[in-house]
Amino acid sequence: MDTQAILSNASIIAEQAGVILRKKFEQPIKHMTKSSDIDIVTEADQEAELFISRELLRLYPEHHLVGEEGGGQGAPIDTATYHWYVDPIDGTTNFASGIPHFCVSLALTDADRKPIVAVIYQPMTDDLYTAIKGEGAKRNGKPIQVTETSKLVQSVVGSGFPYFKHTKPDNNTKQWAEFTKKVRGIRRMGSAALDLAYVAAGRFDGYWEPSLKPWDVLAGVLLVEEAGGKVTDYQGGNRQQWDEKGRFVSSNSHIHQEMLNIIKESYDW
Ligand code: 2AM
Ligand code: CA
Repeated sequence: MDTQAILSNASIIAEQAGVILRKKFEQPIKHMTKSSDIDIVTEADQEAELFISRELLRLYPEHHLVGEEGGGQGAPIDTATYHWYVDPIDGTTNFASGIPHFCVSLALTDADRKPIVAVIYQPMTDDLYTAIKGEGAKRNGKPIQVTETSKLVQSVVGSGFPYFKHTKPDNNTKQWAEFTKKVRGIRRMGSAALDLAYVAAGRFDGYWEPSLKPWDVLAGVLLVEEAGGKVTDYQGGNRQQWDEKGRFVSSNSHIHQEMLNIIKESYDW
């Protein structure tokens, strides 16, 4: 399988979806609610996902494709060897509020859902993050690497909160409070995929968040790993790419244990 060709095709599709998103971003943005008042979707999410899934399945009809808004399509999920995970806008809350920090996230995985090709495109800065398993990670074609920071107190970390934060106690506020006291800087940017790309690019030293979905993280996970970093669940385990609670810790690897310790101390298991 020609992963380099797949990466080029996926990059072009992500950039074309970015054209749709930039255009929609300049117009008044209406949103609809999904599971709650907090969980929203816009016409742009739907239009960009339709475009991306149509283009990917036109090129790769033998692949299965899962989109955040449209669900599964393409070849049957049980027999397909390769699977796409598509988030047409990661950072929809930012998008709908006119905040220019969101991205398109595309991951191709094998049948075990291990990512092998990753594309994250940030339309408003025209940054393209890419990775191929075993071949490193890049930003705009140039290799990127995680930081060498070895102490949490010298680190800048990112995080985020689940859409159910107003109704359930397991909402990351305790961990946020603990990290705030122990790091140089803490950021809530609002796009999990870009947070992971920032770890890969050496902008963040670490990032953690619960309740993420495969389309939020699969591309970013590969980027971090290929940039020399580490991604685990909250126990430090590497058992699968996501557990049912979608809890992830990612870092430059040096501060990973310190991050896990804070999460452990502040978590109601
Ligand atoms: P979205 O913009 O695609 O919805 C914000 O903390 C980050 O977490 C965003 O990447 C957001 O993705 C994601 N996120 C938060 N709660 C989520 C949920 N319940 N399902 C999917 N993604 C979620
Ligand atoms: Ca989304």
